[in-house]
Amino acid sequence: MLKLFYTPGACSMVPHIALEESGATYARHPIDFATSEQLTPEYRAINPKGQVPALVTDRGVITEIPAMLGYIARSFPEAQLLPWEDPFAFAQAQAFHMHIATTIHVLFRQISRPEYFADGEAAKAALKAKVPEMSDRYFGIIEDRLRDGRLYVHGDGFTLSDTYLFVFASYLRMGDRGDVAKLPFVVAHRDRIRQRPAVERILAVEGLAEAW
Ligand SMILES: N[C@@H](CCC(=O)N[C@@H](CS)C(=O)NCC(=O)O)C(=O)O
Repeated sequence: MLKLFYTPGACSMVPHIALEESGATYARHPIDFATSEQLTPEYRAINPKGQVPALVTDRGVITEIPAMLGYIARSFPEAQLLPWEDPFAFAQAQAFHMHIATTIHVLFRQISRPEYFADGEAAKAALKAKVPEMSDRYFGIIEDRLRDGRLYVHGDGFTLSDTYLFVFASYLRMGDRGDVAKLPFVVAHRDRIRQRPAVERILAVEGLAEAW
């Protein structure tokens, strides 16, 4: 059986919701950041990167959210979570996932883990101070895409790209990473995806139903 290692509220919520959307039977195991459990030898034996998420399959462990989303979509094709049979459409979905993974997610780590980028309080403060400007730019690209009134990232149909965007757009509420007033379509999309039953269930599991 698939098993997801996750931390409530962390980016692992993306595959957590994706598994729920897929209809898969899976197990879950929380990792406690407060005690740095992600850095213990026991957890590093599962994911040497010392990060969540990690998805244990019968063939080994998958790390990296875009890889997990492709795996989940292909493993449960009846749920139609990504257009993996159409090479161009699948590439478009992957490009969207990589935009979040390699720009927005890395950018947000300048706030959550500035010590991974630079030493010293002044350098850390400078890293954090740069985030709103770049977040506006990176989310602005997504805002432009949604501006035609589409309901979902790739058009009329829901995909796991919507799940990925939902989680990262939700972090904008923290107030330290960009101006949501510039992103009305992204905010409307977030509110729409928030209503999905799979999202409701995972927010409840992660103890965040009230906070999100
Ligand atoms: N590139 C990875 C990034 C995973 C990642 O940044 N995970 C964070 C939580 S959102 C984490 O485990 N942080 C703990 C740490 O870095 O010590 C992915 O897409 O899965």
